Amino acid sequence: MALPAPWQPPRPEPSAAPLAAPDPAPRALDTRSGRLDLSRVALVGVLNATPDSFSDGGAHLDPGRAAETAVAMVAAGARMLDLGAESSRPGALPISPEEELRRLLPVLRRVRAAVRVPLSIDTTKGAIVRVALAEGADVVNDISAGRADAEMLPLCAHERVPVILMHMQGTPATMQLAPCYADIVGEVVSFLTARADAALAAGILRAAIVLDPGIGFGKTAAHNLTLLARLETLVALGYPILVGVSRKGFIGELLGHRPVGERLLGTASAVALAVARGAALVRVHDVAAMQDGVVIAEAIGRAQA
Ligand code: HH2
Repeated sequence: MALPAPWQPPRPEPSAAPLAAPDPAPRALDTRSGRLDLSRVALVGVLNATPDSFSDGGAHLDPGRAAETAVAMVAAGARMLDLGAESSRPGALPISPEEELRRLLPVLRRVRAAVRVPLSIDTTKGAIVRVALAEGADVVNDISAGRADAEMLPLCAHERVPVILMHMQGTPATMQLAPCYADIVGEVVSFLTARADAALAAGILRAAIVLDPGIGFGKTAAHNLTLLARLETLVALGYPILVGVSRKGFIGELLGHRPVGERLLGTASAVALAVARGAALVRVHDVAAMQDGVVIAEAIGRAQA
């Protein structure tokens, strides 16, 4: 399918400087497929229409299989699904928009026809977002937080769709070569604050912004652990926080180099602790198993309150 002509953002209205985000974070995300209630943790199921994702590469390239998985994930408790067609695993090289669309579109169409929950699109390209929104997608998940494509934030504002802004040091091709921070939490907080301000300045509503520390994106295992241990610092920024730990390398590393397929219980522990520290959305591959852990972590949190 041909890509549509580049979209021109409207001239921004002169406006007051963005206000500091008040606490607490919005308790819902309004999407074209309805309101995602965040007064309880939202499980976001991962569906990668890629041949090479580290976690589920090749499993969901077939639209029929992807739709079956989507239905099963929603039945198991997923309240949003995240569809991606470009792997961001360490070392991954970028693919062309044409290739990304070729993989994504058939899967998106079948999944959209199969489930009613909001669908987020994991992409850094505005051209992909324009087509995906026209095909029924609801939310943009941009691992570059709007830096890879200057069109992205104005486009999300114009289309009035929520956006997930993630921290990443470097690019997927290089990010794990030598991650380096003087103050991992402080630097992630400054970055996310600046990107949320950029989104607000582009015209995106505060209630349409989700922030994500980017676990595994230009970070050592120690960096990931510190960010998870101090997640409350990110929660205090006043935006819903999404955490993606599912099957990631640091879990394998901590468990004596476990392969991807044997990280389920490690993932469940990390997910439960992220929920206990205030994550509002958790991005996971194994929805049914994670649902149990989330229910228990939330129940303990409520008992404490
Ligand atoms: N992690 C991955 C991809 N996209 N998006 C957000 N917002 N947060 C994350 O932590 C995140 C993400 C990597 O996981 P996966 O999609 O399973 O693998 P791959 O990038 O190889 O497709």
